[in-house]
Amino acid sequence: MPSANKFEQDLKQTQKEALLTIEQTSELEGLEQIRIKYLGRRGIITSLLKSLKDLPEKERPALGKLSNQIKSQVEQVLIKRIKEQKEQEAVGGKGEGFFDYTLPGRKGWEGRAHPLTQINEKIVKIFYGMGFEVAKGPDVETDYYNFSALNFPLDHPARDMQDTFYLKGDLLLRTHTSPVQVRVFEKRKPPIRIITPGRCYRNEAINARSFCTFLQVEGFYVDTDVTFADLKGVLSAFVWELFGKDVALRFRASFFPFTEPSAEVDISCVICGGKGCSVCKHRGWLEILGAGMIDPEVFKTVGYDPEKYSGYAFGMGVDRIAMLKYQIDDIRLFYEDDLKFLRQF
Ligand code: 2U9
Repeated sequence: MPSANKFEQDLKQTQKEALLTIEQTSELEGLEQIRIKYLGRRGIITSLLKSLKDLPEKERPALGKLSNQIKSQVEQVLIKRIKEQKEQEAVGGKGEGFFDYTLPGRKGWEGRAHPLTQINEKIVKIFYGMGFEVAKGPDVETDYYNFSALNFPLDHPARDMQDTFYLKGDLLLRTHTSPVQVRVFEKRKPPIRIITPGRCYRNEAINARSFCTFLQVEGFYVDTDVTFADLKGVLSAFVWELFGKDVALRFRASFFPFTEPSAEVDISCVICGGKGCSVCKHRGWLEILGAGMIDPEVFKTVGYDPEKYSGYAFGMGVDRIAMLKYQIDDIRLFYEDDLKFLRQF
């Protein structure tokens, strides 16, 4: 009968040896050989466990417990070592600290301007190229700059609570950027050629076509002898630059309190070329801006001599132009901050 002492010595010697070889082995194949040598069907630890039955009966429980502890310790150390080795090999098979510089780099997130900002910048650039300066003004305005100075009668529907966001006292959120132009008239003398891009607010029912806020670009040119022909020339050049030379323009008589005569400007449908489609509602034309000769009443209010000066003005909604350019049928998409939508531009 083998002695319990000898068994314990063999067991501890095997434990020491197994743990040391596991530590010193780096190849997966070598680790598999260690598994077979110690834990395989005929492995050293397995055989020791089998020989437990030959020990004196009273020694068996303690030595059995010790044997199982050593077996599971060797197993766990080996599994951990194999896992580490597999991870290292996945990195490049060249051991710890290896970095493969030939791997393609990780692509970073690319930022870009909002589609409305892109179109706004395009519009501003075109007019800037034609000699227009850029002027800005406050979003919170007074009734005087937003309406009275622009010849809006007191009972004009745009002043209605339903169309204008009124704030405390005389203050309101501007419904157009025209007040900026009035402020420029007060400070400067003609000749002046300016565009006023900016955010406007209207208390309208929200739907696919209209939202409570939108971007506008207005512009004007005041000098001696400015005519409607100058207006047509500048707006045609603008449209051809933005939509291409094939686009036709159509000026329709209209009315605004601040211009006389006034016109609404249509372009031939950029989708169907004028043949008629669902975007132009089979009319062949799309309305893109309003314009006219500045009303002499406005000149009188700001102290310009209407006998000496004349000028044109125009206004357009950037949201509407962006919708036409990108074929978007719901204005609300511009304000939802949905990255899936925004990443398309
Ligand atoms: C002053 C004098 C005249 C600006 C103009 C329009 C015609 C026009 C609309 C287009 C679509 C507003 O964004 S929209 O809803 N604008 O039709 N705006 S002339 O005329 C001015 C402005 C300021 C002192």
